[in-house]
Amino acid sequence: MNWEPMLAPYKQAVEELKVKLKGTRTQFEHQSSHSPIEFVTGRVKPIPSILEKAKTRNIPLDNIEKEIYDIAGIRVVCQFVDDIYTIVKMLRGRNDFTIVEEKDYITRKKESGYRSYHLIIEYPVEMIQEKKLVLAEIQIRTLAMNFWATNEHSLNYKYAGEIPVEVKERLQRAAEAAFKLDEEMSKIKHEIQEAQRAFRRK
Ligand code: 0O2
Repeated sequence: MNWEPMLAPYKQAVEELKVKLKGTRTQFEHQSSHSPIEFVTGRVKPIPSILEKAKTRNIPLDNIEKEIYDIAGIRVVCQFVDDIYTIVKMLRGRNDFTIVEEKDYITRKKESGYRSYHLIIEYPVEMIQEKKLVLAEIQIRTLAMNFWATNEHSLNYKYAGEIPVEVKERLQRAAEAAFKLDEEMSKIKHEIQEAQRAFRRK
């Protein structure tokens, strides 16, 4: 596999999407006092992770681009759960890419306790000779969901996917605690926003 030319349009897609979504964040800040976007990150999946995913899912190398959706990955992190759905609605209205799948792991969390909203999109990248459509995954989640997922991801790496039962259970409880935190914060959202507005005026 000649990885560099194969990954080039994915790198391009990640860079373009980061610029676009960071621009959206700035626009929200100008238009209203609260931006539903806290921060945006992106990455191209490292080659060893692509190979690992292909191996565990029995994906032949030739099918990698069709069957691995998150070679290009974008993450949008929000303050409140409501903000996630504001972003989803905004993304549905865009015409610079097509949404091919939506996965709501917030109303239907994963068994691990994972919560996040995923959009799989088909994004056109202008190459010199052609327009290449690449698949990309946009993960939208709150700060609390991100905190949990980052820690769980590290433990998964540490235990090579075989997290001991007691740690798994603790993680499931931590996921519920994180969600409870999101719910509690949502209830005082207006007060928090008022305070943040006042703080910004200073
Ligand atoms: P990495 O290292 O983050 O790139 P599916 O066939 O739809 O069930 P698929 O295609 O893997 O499975 O999609 P899914 O489940 O939507 O997950 C894609 C990505 O979401 C993962 O990529 C993770 O980034 C994140 N994710 C999903 N489940 C979990 C979870 O239980 N814990 C954490 N921390 N993240 C999760 P990768 O390639 O697995 O990992």
